[in-house]
Order: sequence, then structure tokens, then C-alpha cells
Amino acid sequence: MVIDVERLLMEMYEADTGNCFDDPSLGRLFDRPVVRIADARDPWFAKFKELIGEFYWTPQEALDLVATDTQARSVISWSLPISSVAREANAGETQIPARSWAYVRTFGEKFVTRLRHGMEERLRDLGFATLAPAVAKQNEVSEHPGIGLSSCWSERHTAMVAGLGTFGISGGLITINGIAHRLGSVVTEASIPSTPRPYGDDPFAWCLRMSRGTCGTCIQRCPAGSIGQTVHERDKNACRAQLFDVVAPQGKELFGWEGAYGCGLCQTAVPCEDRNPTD
Ligand code: B12
Ligand code: SF4
Ligand code: SF4
Repeated sequence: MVIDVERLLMEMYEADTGNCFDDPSLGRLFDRPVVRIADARDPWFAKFKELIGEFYWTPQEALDLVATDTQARSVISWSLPISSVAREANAGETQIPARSWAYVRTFGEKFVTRLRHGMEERLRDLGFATLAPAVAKQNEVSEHPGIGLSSCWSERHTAMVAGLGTFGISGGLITINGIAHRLGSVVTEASIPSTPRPYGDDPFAWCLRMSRGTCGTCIQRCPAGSIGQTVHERDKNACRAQLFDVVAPQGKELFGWEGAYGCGLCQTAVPCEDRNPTD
């Protein structure tokens, strides 16, 4: 059976009325998604257990949570580029995210999760065991020695294996549409041809700092000093404190709703905001 996963995702993307701002004149939260497929047996997934920790799931371990004696064959990963409205507004900020960026963080993530569950449902209806590990009830985001705050399933690592893009020094994933986007993924029993990785096995190829020693704009943009001169000097707790201790307490008053508001200054007004800057 040939499964057109791009069409499945696009149908949900078009049908969901939640992909827009509370002010309709601002348009959509996200531009059209880009979809890529990883082979669930790609050696990178086993390597992540070594790099991140034993708690981190391979695609097979993730699928085992919902189906026994089933082989995980493919991992579908997609990126939803954040609209120019939110990007441009955030690019003008230096401390606190723009309201439209915060809106995408709170309500756009709900939209991404509806796509995750929608993809699970559609593939299960076709007879294939499927799971969106990032939103599985067994998943926990917790502190791990040497790694910091981590989930059992990283959307960015998954996207890197599927060919969507590479990490930047800031920690964000740089895709063909840049670093300002949100990601979703599902692991499935369905066998779907995997897509090539244009950057081979170099996880940092599309970051100017990591590949050419230039740029570093995101380091200057971060109001919390979270991004170091090298990838090993990143202070994740400084980012978390900025989001939870500085932005969050002001969010309700500034923006008008209770939620997670993000920050994303390192993803806007940077050369990799909406493109692969090494192209
Ligand atoms: C926990 C979490 C946070 C925490 C901590 C994040 C962190 N780990 O640093 C906090 C609250 C601070 C946070 C902040 C933000 N987050 Co957040 N967050 C997550 C969440 C839920 C889990 C991330 C995770 O556990 N990753 C696993 C760990 C191991 O990964 P990591 O620490 O980032 O990994 C780094 C190292 O491994 C390093 N590395 C070092 N050496 C090597 C060597 C090799 C070989 C490799 C491969 C990697 C590598 O590269 C990685 C990137 O730096 C994900 C959703 C998900 N389930 O994936 C969203 C997610 C990562 N967040 C996202 C976003 C957008 C943000 C913010 C911009 C907030 C906002 N919306 O405004 C900021 C950006 C911070 C930053 N500098 O990137 C997006 C990222 C999309 C993108 N464009 O890249 C995600 C994927 C959510 C989504 N649905 O799209 N986040
Ligand atoms: S702003 Fe420059 S240094 Fe930072 S992630 Fe983007 S390309 Fe890399
Ligand atoms: S999200 Fe904000 S605080 Fe976190 S690294 Fe990016 S700029 Fe810094």
C-alpha cells in the first residue's frame, strides 16, 4: 500500500481552523508543513541513547509502548514554519517575546499536537500501529545529569535524522525554511520510503558558526546569556529561567491569556531565521 503522508498531513493542516491568530487579519500561525521520513532502524537512533542517555527512546521502544510484537519501520517528521507576521514582530524585540510569537507558542503547539494525534489516528485506521512519542502519556520531560532538561523523545533529533535540517549552535534546528518553526513526528509500523539527508551525517552543517566559524548572532540576541561560544557551553537553565521566571509571570498581563509564552529571540533577526544560511 502506498501512503501519501504529505497529503494526509496537508488535509489536516487545511481543515484545522485553529491555525490562525485571534485577530484574523494576521492570517495563519504556520506556513505549509515540510515532511520528511526516517528509517526507524537508522543507526542515529541507537546513537542517541549513547549521546543522550538510557532513558531516551528508540523508535522501536516508543512503538512498544502501544503495540507488542510490532516492528517500527518509519518515522514521519514535519516542520511548520512560523508565519512572517510572528517572526517579524519577534525580530523587533530584545527582552520579551512579541505577542504573536507567544500566541504561536501557546496555541500553535496545540495545533501541532492535533496534527500528531490526527496522524496517529489516520495511520491506525489504515491498520498500522502508530505513536506520536512526544505526546505519549509515558513521556516525561525531566532533568538528567550532564544533559539538563530532556524529554524521552526529541523532535529536533528526529527531524535531523529524517533530513529536515541540522542543529544550530543555539540548539534550534535549521531547516530549508530556517530555524523559526515547530516540529511534530510519529513512529509507525507502516513502511514508507525514507528521504535523503542533504547534509549526510553532519548534525551542525547548516549553522554558520558551527560549519564556518562565523555568525554567532543568536549568542548576542539571547537576553539570558544561554547560548555559549561553543555548543558545549550552552546553559539550558538560563533559557528555562528566562521563559519561566522572567516571561511567564508577565505573560497573562502582557498578552491576555494563561499559557507557555516561549521567547525565541534566538530564532528571529538571525541569518538562519527563514532559510538555510549556508546555501
Ligand atoms: C524541554 C524543552 C525545552 C526546554 C529546554 C530545551 C533544551 N533541551 O534545551 C526550554 C523550556 C528551555 C525550551 C526552550 C525553547 N524551546 Co523547547 N522544547 C523542549 C522539548 C519539550 C524537549 C526538548 C528535549 O528534551 N530535547 C532532548 C535534548 C537531549 O536535546 P537538546 O538538549 O536540545 O540537544 C542538544 C544537544 O544534544 C546538542 N548536541 C551537542 N552535541 C551533539 C552531538 C550530536 C551528534 C547531536 C546530534 C546533537 C548534539 O544538540 C542539541 C541541540 O542543542 C521539545 C519538544 C520535544 N519533545 O522535542 C521542545 C522544542 C525543542 N522547543 C522548541 C522551541 C521552539 C523552543 C523555544 C524557541 C521557545 C519558544 N517557542 O519560543 C526555546 C528555544 C531554546 C533553544 N535555545 O533552542 C521547539 C524547537 C523547534 C526548533 N525550531 O528547533 C521544540 C522541538 C517544540 C516543537 N514542538 O517544535 N524548550
Ligand atoms: S544565528 Fe548564526 S550561529 Fe546562531 S544558529 Fe543561526 S547560523 Fe548558527
Ligand atoms: S529562547 Fe530566548 S532565552 Fe532561550 S536561548 Fe533563545 S533567546 Fe535565549
